[in-house]
Amino acid sequence: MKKICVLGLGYIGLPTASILATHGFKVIGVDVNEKVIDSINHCHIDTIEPGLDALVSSAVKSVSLEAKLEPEKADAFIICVPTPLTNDHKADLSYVRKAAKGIVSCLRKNNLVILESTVPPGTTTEVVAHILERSGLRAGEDFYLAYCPERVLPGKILKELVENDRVIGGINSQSTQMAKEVYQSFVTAKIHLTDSTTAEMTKLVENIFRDVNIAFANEVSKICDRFNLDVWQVVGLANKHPRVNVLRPGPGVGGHCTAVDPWFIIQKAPKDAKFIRTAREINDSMPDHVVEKVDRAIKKMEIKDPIIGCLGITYKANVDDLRESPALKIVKILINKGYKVRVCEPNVDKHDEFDLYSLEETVGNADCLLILVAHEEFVGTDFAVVLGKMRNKIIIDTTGILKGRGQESFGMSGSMVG
Ligand code: SAJ
Repeated sequence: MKKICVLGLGYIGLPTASILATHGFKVIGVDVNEKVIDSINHCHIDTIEPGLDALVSSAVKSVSLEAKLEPEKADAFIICVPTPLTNDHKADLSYVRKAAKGIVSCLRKNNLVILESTVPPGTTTEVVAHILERSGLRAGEDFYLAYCPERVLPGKILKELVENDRVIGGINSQSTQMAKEVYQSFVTAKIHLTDSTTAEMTKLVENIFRDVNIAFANEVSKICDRFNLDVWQVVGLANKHPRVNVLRPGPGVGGHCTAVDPWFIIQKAPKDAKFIRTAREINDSMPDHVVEKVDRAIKKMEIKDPIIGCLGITYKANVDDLRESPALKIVKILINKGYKVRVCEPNVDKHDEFDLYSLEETVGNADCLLILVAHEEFVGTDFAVVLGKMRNKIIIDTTGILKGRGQESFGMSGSMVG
């Protein structure tokens, strides 16, 4: 197998295409966005993902990666397009369908098609196989089809793409084996083989596991607020138990995976997925909870025309991705409530709805500072100095970065921290 078409050059497709291109394959990267195609072909990658620009440049310069608007005949096709949520919390499979339709006219006997996009169980056999069979070829007989979910963490994509175990599920054993050959060219960890529906379900279970565990931490954080306890201390001490590992509470769960994927199961099994739904609701309630804390603190201090400084709007630390970001939701709620808000976000150049300020400008004369994302720039900040620049000295830390820095000396009550 020599030539692979990767459909979708986003945060998974582009690293996957580049890694394959530097491991002996001729790769055609396909995307519907002309700007994306242009910038890849000119080696201009606008990302803060460590190592990605260098990898793409080396793949493009060695002519093993070429970006194009349309797929073309190849030995294998890998679909890495987004599966967002519809307004009624269902999986929007339109990009997956479109990508599969795009492959139909290029599909030849003995080709392999791999779906990587996160999808509800059954999508590979019930949706993708049927679309591809419009080519006149039969899935599992004339061409091969497998589901191989990505499992990488934004911020560590290149490392995890190579070093994480991989789950591969074909619609039959030959499909599974052929897909394995592709991944074993660059994966150094174990490759686990199964069927496509089990692989689809496994992917969802991984992200739901994270969502429900974060929901537990967030619920504990709300309860600690009620009892005026420092949640970071409670979680830290509980985690000293050898069999307990509570995750970090925060301003909510964001990103286009953890906050989205649980709905794919709720959609398919609404009567059974009660716990999963509740966890989603708890995590979704966190932005309002944080805003209530701001309201209470401002009211308690009787501050007129308060200025709220917000640190971070991305969905998590050290990324530039704003999708489903709870920090961004909080900023928007505060603005809608009429607060004067100053936002500092070192990983983003500008925002359409509000101005971005430097850390100095955000902190100077602020009445309340809201730490929303634990970016390394903020972790490295001396908050004792920051306090000196504020008008009123309220700091609400949703991330835990003040933990262990003697926050009592900052004059904050336990209920205002965490
Ligand atoms: N978060 C917390 N507390 C924690 C951990 C995370 O509040 O203790 C928040 C983050 O701030 C963020 C959200 O949860 O808002 C999700 O962040 P994350 O780092 O847990 O995960 P993602 O969404 O960036 O990536 C996840 C990963 N899944 C798992 O770790 C099980 C990744 O491996 C998947 O490849 C990715 O989803 C995906 O694409 O599905």
